[in-house]
Amino acid sequence: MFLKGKKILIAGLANKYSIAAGIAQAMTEQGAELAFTYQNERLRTNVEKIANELGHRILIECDVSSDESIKRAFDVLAQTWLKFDGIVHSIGFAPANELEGNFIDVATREGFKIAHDISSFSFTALAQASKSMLNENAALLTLTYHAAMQTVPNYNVMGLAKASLEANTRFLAAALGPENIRVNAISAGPIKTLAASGVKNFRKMLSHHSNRAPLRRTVTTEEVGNVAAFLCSDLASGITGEITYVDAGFNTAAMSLEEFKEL
Ligand code: 0WD
Repeated sequence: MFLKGKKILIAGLANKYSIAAGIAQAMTEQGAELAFTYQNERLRTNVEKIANELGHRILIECDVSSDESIKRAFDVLAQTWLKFDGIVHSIGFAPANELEGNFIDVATREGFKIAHDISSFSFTALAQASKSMLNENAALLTLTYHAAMQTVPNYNVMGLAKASLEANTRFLAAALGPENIRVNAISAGPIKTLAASGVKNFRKMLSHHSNRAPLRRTVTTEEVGNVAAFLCSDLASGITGEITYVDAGFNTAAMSLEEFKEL
């Protein structure tokens, strides 16, 4: 139970398929006490059900596109937790019309702004708003994707936003390191979730991933959850500013033997 005694806030749970659900499960198994934010009333019931099943009661509305909403969320949290030990940021968004077609044809200034605001800046905003409430040895964690490093069809502006999020992780790690607060990211392999279904032809991505990855499969939210629990625990006290891949090894392989044989 390496998270025993840790209080961690999870932002970005939408439903039981969310990566944040796997993270909440793994962190609960490791003894963490959790609080959850939900984006809006529409998502509250889903989040409440999952939180209750895991034995957690703190639920707070927080739309990360609004500074006011973020401030209000931490004011509400402070009524129960004066101090806490970590945040999981599992939030990403880009307008649907940006996630289909050739990047050069579909990219817009407005889509760029929204994608970077919700998917990257919000991580900084949560860190700023919570800083005075974080205990020493606290850990912040976000979720990124390999399209930050290599192009992927249809992922388009989200690839740019993830590159920003990864730099954000390093800058926050540098900024908070002297206070002994760690900041890391997990780069997860593709998983069928609500957000992923917004990317055109996502199913093809899953099968391509399974064909190339050394483990010949995709990963589960539980596998991502276990690494998230580790990174937010004191077992990872020497790790900060890192992007840790949980992708069945996909990013390490340029081609699989099967792909080679088919040439
Ligand atoms: O293949 C995948 N599923 C991967 C996801 C591979 C690698 C990384 N990721 C990332 C995503 O980009 C995201 O950053 O993991 C994170 C979590 O995504 P998820 O679990 O795949 O998707 P989902 O279950 O949809 O959760 C994302 C949630 C939103 O759900 P919807 O689909 O309703 O937009 O992010 C939240 C929302 O709950 N969200 C917001 N929360 C607060 N304020 C906002 C907002 N403005 N916008 C979106």
